[in-house]
Amino acid sequence: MNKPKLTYFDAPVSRGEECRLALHIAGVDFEDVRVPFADWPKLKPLTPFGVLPTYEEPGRPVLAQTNAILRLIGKRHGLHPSDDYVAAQHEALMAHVEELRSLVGPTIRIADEAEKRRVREGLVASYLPTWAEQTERQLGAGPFVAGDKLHIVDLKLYMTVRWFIGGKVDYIPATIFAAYPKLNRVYEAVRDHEGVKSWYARG
Ligand SMILES: N[C@@H](CCC(=O)N[C@@H](CS)C(=O)NCC(=O)O)C(=O)O
Repeated sequence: MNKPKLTYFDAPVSRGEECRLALHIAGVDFEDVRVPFADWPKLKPLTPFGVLPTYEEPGRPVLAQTNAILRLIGKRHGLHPSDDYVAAQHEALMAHVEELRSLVGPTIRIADEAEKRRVREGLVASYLPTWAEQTERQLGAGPFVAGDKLHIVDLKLYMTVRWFIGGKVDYIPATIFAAYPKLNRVYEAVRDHEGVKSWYARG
């Protein structure tokens, strides 16, 4: 290994994709390792916490936990605030995103369709709108969380809105976050950021 390596599943989603975006926007030349789902059971016990993404640098131990990886990249490359207090505010929002994922993510594995529907409709009725209202209250004039400049926290909010906006998560309407203009402004600003566009425009 002679360059940093980011390992995740072969899908442009969630925790792995936000780390890839952060590395790309930071200008880091990294190895984008994509694990086929069939290989995961073999690899899982070899990772620090049995989950992906992981990040590795030559001569360093493997790092896991998405927010730790993002903070490392963010701090090194000016994508996380230098003021400790403001950084902690961003980290609170990043934890807020992880909380949503920890509730919605496991519903993917509910095999019984009626049960999946019941659980997801429950989240739509209460948790998800509350989550969005709380997020909205943390956001300012925008377009990004900290004004004109993109930080790692914006990538997490972007990935969260994008997860639902395509309408591909059964029983969670594509419009679930439509009523939250500041959150949507973050989503649009990240989507239209040159670094994000160039990541998706690559061959
Ligand atoms: N707290 C961890 C959670 C990571 C996580 O749950 N990753 C999922 C993919 S987004 C995973 O590896 N799932 C496979 C498994 O649990 O076996 C983080 O933030 O990185």
